[in-house]
Amino acid sequence: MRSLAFAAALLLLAPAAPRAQDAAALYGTHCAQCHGADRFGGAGPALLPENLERLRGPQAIETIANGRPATQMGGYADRLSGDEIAALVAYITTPPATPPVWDMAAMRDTHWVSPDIDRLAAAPVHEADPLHLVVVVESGDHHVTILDGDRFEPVTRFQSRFALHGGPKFSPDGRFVTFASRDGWITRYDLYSLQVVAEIRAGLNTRNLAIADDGSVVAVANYLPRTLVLLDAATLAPRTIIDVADAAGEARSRVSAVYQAAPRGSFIAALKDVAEVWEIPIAARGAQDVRRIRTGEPLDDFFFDPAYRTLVGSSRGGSQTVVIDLDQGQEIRRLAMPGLPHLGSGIAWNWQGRTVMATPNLKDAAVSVIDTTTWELVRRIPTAGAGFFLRGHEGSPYVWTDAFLSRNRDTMQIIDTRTLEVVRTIRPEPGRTAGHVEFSHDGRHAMVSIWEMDGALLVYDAATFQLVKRIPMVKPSGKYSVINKITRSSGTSH
Ligand code: DHE
Repeated sequence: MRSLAFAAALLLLAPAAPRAQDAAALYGTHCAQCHGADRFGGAGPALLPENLERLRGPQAIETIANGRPATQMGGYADRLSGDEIAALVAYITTPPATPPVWDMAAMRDTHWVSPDIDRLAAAPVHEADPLHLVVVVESGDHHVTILDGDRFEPVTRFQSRFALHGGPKFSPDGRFVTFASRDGWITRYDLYSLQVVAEIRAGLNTRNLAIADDGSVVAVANYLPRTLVLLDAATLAPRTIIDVADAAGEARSRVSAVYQAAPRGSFIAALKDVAEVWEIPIAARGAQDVRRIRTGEPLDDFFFDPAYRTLVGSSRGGSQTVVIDLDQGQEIRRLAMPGLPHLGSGIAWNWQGRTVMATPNLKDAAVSVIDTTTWELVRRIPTAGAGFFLRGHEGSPYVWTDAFLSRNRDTMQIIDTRTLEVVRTIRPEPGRTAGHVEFSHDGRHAMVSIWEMDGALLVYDAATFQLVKRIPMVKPSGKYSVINKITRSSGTSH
């Protein structure tokens, strides 16, 4: 495999301004068959600027030249010159001349419902306790493993859509799990009969999905187009497309994420480009039904208090963290939270009789702990490096965090929720990235991802911190315990 340095050299050799018509012709000859003539994707992922944000310059050149492991994308270095590859990268990272459209008709064309949907098995076809199952996303080769959460044995493994992102969401009874891919595919899977039961493409570049508390509606947050889409949860049939724009209807906005706000019977959405937080009734028929809460600047990372009365929000740009009272619909506090807290990974627990929230910091080697009544910082817990995820469980006095964004990314740290101190530092597999923890249904085990192509899911005894099992997996990212999610365990995301 040639190196990124080689790819960077190709970039330097590239003509200053490749001719657009040549690049379009090259695309038509070499790429369109898999990625679609419109660049919306097909057998391969969409090649539009929003979808390529995570594959910049030299990496894009490297992928075209040498292919992508564990996919059907082979290398083109023997057929295309360096200039041609650079011209193709410029082409696919430039927005199309006509803004892409993804409307109700396009969605309906991709909607699929299993012919078996009305005669699914009445009971699980496997031996595992269905509420103890753990869903593991293997991002390395785009697969999902369903794990028996008692024996830690895989029940099944299946291919997912390309690049799942965000937590999959469960039906209230835990039977069905719904996934979102970055290319906009929404897939509903039955954990009893172990099969996909419905699918639709709800956008061209999607952030995440949420399921209403009563399980009736799925909401999908899109960057491209600028929409929030509501689907019927059982069949994924499209219900409503909400165009996302400011109150005047002038400035359009990407939707950073959408969350269900169970006690409120609504969804809450974070907007990337407009200074509003949206509360959307689950029966919304359009933007006219949305409650708009004005904010000082766009907020795109959220933490909710367990009762969903307050929202803590920040912008990834990082200039401020604000507390919004959702009932009053206004900002009530500004917080000094240095180090860019990753609010989306925040969790809450009881400490000395009060509810505190804690978040890893994206730009600081620390976990911040905030009192959710006074909104004062009660502790800054130094860690091995800037981290991404933090997890706990009612059945354990410990929370686990990583140093995913630092040079110590092979390190996990365990914090005692009673003393707010790091009590153990482990390097599960030295030199290999460790990140994202989820507890088993009873809180007795903590599962850690070794985030490598030849990676693994490591199962630890959550009380002694001893490794009890290593299950090989292909770059496992997130893992999700059915019962922790449907009971909204305070130690995990929802
Ligand atoms: Fe995520 C969840 C946003 C990059 C892995 N990520 C989320 C959520 C949001 C978010 C809003 C919560 C949605 C939900 O679960 O419903 N993520 C972002 C970003 O803005 C960011 C920084 C840039 C981007 O490209 O989107 C980003 N995320 C990443 C990654 O690079 C990660 C590490 C690898 C990947 O798969 O892309 C990554 N994000 C995850 C995971 C979750 C997630 C595993 C679910 C966490 C959970 O336990 O619920």
